[in-house]
Amino acid sequence: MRTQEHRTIYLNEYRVPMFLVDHVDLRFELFEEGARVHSTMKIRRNPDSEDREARLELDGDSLTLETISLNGQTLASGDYEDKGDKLIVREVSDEFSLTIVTWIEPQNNTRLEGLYKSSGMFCTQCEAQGFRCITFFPDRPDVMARFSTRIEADKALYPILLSNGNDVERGELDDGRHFVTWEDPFPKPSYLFALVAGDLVEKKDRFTTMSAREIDLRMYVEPRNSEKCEHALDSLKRAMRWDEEVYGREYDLDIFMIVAVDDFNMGAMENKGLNIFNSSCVLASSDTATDAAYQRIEAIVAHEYFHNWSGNRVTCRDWFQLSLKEGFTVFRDSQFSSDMGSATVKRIEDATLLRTAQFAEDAGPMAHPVRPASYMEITNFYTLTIYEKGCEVVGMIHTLLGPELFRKGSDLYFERHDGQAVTTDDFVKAMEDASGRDLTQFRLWYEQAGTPVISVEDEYDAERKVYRLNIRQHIPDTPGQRNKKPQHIPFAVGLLNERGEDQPLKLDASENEAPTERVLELTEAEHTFEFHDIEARPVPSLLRNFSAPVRVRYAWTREQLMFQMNYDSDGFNRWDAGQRLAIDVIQSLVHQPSETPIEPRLVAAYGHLLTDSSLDQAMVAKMLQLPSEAYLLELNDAADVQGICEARTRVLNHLALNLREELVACYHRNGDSGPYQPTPEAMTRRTLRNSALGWLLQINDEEGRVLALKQFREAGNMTDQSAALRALVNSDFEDDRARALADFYQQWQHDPQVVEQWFSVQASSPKAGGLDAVKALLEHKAFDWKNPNKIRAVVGVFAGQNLINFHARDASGYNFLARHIVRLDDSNPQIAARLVAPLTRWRQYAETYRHGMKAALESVRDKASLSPDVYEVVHKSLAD
Ligand code: B3K
Ligand code: ZN
Repeated sequence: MRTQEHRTIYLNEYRVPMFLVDHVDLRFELFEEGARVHSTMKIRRNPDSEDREARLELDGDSLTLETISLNGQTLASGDYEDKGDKLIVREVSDEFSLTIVTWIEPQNNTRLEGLYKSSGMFCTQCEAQGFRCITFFPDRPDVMARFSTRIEADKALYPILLSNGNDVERGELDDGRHFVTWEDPFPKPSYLFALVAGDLVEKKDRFTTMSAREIDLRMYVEPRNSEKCEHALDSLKRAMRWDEEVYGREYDLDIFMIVAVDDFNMGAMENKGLNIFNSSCVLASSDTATDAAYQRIEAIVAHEYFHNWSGNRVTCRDWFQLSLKEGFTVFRDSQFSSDMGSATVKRIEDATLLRTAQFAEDAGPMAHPVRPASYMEITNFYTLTIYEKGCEVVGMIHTLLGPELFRKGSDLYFERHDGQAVTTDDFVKAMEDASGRDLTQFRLWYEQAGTPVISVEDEYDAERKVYRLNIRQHIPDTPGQRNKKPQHIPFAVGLLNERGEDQPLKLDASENEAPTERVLELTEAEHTFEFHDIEARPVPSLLRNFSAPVRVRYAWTREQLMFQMNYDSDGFNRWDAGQRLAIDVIQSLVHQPSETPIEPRLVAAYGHLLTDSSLDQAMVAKMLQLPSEAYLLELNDAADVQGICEARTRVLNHLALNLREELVACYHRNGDSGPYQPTPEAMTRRTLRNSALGWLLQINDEEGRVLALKQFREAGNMTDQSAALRALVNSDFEDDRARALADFYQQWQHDPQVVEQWFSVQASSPKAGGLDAVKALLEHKAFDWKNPNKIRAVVGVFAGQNLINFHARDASGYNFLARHIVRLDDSNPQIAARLVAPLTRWRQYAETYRHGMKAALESVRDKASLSPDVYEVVHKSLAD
């Protein structure tokens, strides 16, 4: 059993392991009623450990111990102690072999950690601490062993048997059983162990590496998914080539395997040579997957592949260092996606996620540094801060060093630490050593939580032709951290003259050649920068390309924002100016009478975007999207959900009504011809067309309705079909909505990924997703409490995206969520803990909401025997 004591683990308590495991020999006997796991470990005392007398302690979780033997001798019960979460062997020498046999029940494992069953197949998830649910082991990433794995199972039920490395032996056994043995030549931590057994089809491909080695690429899926593999395999080959070209990293085994499973707690897992994916993050065909899914799959396949170097060859010393592999790997996959499509669009998407969700996390009760100093349950720390802010931190090093020195730094890091388990500090040190730059102050980004606030004031001295920027930084207090030190912040700026052109930025009057963009390095709490030979008051372009994960405060006028929207040479800031303008307009309407006029220049600006065909259409597609409700809420201290959602809807309706003709024209102009192509150009066309459709239906436009119904019936791909469905669902055409939903389900009920979309279109809809409708979805025959994707698609989407209904005044949304968190706490605590997130920031809402959110958290807190996962989030959220 898992212990129910709630213990905090501290980084400063880290000690090197007392024992090392050089080799582990595993044998799995898989049966329907359970699995027997035989493990023989070659163990020795760690020469670096000070305690030479230490007894051996191995981690375990939910295991039934059958036998244990030391150097071939079965141990008597007095020789060891089985405490459930620890197995202790008192007398051991400096070097020995230990064999342990355990019994586990994968078919009853609803936590989906360790070895479990998903639609009839066996599969594993070991990160972070799932290996201890398979056998007793020093389950920590700084113990790296060579694994050999023999899997035995019924041949008819499980013809495919997979593990890490190369298959070295296979054969037949009695009773219709068979076995395969796998050997992984690379020492690895236990969290990278994987096993799969099932009746799967194999899709094969090949890749020739830069040193002309031939790699076997194999994808394993259930037979019904055999036509959904091509995109993932193509993405994989692009990622493999890119990592060679951009980072000089070559793949190291002869086989690379990808497996798709339906029941999975997160997106995917980078197990050595055997990546396991959530079906929704890897399977695609044009009739069932949207453009967004195509892009997500390409990015996740690349991410997991890139881990082979940033994570597997060089791994984490302990879980406090999680961002060492995650932040760096997210940075690598962002670079990859930028190179495959539009770099500016990718930057906008990353910044949007960061500003909406990570900033919220950083301002809430779960705020923690990129390298946390303590945690209770590590599963709760797979966060936006570790991943997304961690990526930004690596990105800032890239900005400060420039691409060449950054590459020198990454080469040194991989070479110096290959085969080791290291820290974020080792990463920064490699960057310092390769570049000669001092990153001492920069390290605070890893240690201090909270989003820095940058306040900018400016002044123009017409006589001296000097423009002055005064820049102050402040880092807000976060739980356990106050009065923080200033951080090292790369702050990219440009100055636009009255024609909208970039001007040379002379920080020194005598400078002749000056660049038109500079990265100002902020290191003090306050700086003043003077720019010389500036002919007239410029419009400042601040934090270009979102050069740091910070909030910028500056008193922009609407004129300045309109000007930047049209002229800024920095694409990110062109987009951002549009967002700021829209935010300003929306915020000014909150709680105003409905006849309050709406800024006419907003209609003009959006009209320009819709009609000027010389503009980059990918950018237009982004700029047409109003800031989300979630982001608008995040910007408020006492957020009034109802007021904000209403004001946003008013602006949306106003724009759609005033730009109706332009929207219809945009819809027709971006019609698709020919077969589905997942290219950036075709995706942009579909995005524009479908945004126009969504806006028309938002105002219940009759012509829009006809277009949507036709598109719904005739669409040749899922992007267009589901966009038409979404548009109808979010309109007031109730009969069409009901019919479209019924037809869509009828058409796609056999496909779980499409059914997930069907659930989430409804659960997210302000109109179709009232609480009663969402409760009805939970009763639908396609809903399954054991499947995390379904839970996310209904409960997660309702609480995270359907803000107006979730925040209903009578607290019914909160109580609904709390009830289901409690229900899931026993079966899948990881998923339950994730669902608490929408309640954690209760303090940031207006009084009317606060009380209900807090009461819902308290009702979860009061459940008897709460899992450590939910306990941590709920208690931290309620702490003073
Ligand atoms: N490393 C895994 C995440 C594991 C989460 C465990 N709770 C996927 C990834 O980031 O690539
Ligand atoms: Zn990762």
